[in-house]
Amino acid sequence: MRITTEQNDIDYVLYSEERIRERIKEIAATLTEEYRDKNPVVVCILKGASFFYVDLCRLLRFPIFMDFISVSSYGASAQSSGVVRIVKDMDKNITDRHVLIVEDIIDSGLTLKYLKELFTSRRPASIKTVCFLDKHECHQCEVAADYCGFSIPNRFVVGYGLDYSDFYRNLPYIGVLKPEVYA
Ligand code: PRP
Ligand code: 7HP
Repeated sequence: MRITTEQNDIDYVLYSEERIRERIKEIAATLTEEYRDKNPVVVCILKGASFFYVDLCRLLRFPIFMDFISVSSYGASAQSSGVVRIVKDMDKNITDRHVLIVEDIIDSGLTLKYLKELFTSRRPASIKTVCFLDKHECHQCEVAADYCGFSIPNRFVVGYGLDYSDFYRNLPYIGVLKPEVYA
């Protein structure tokens, strides 16, 4: 049982609720231009992307099919294991469909690279990615999101869906976790 409150483990707030809301509006407007006639399958990468996904989808002004896939590569660690495990696959067949992958963060990039390869093997009409946060300094492979919320420094962040050891996901902002919490 944790004895500190989650707020006390936060070093500082990187993006406030208001800043997050503003940025998602901008991304939704861009995606509405791109996808207005395409009826895409918009795929949430559980669990981290859940908050971003819901807030984004409600601002998209075109018809979408919602689907979810759950993968895990971090477990209870602050370091990627490098091995991506599918916990729950999608329900829909994406062959010949336009697909938009919604991710919360690119860190090593191994998860997104794996997902793009997996989805490509299912022969969609097109595949693009929108990622809320990108730790570009940390990439360990060639990977880039087509749309990105914020480019962030190499700090471990939590909140707005992102966790450390499954805690902190429901903080309403993106906060930098104090290193002593995971050291
Ligand atoms: C986190 C995050 C991304 C991935 C990014 O998922 O949600 O999917 O790690 O890291 P990478 O770029 O180094 O691969 P995690 O495996 O922790 O699962 P979760 O979304 O359920 O928290
Ligand atoms: C995964 C992840 N989860 C939460 N916070 C971070 O900074 C992360 N990087 N990769």
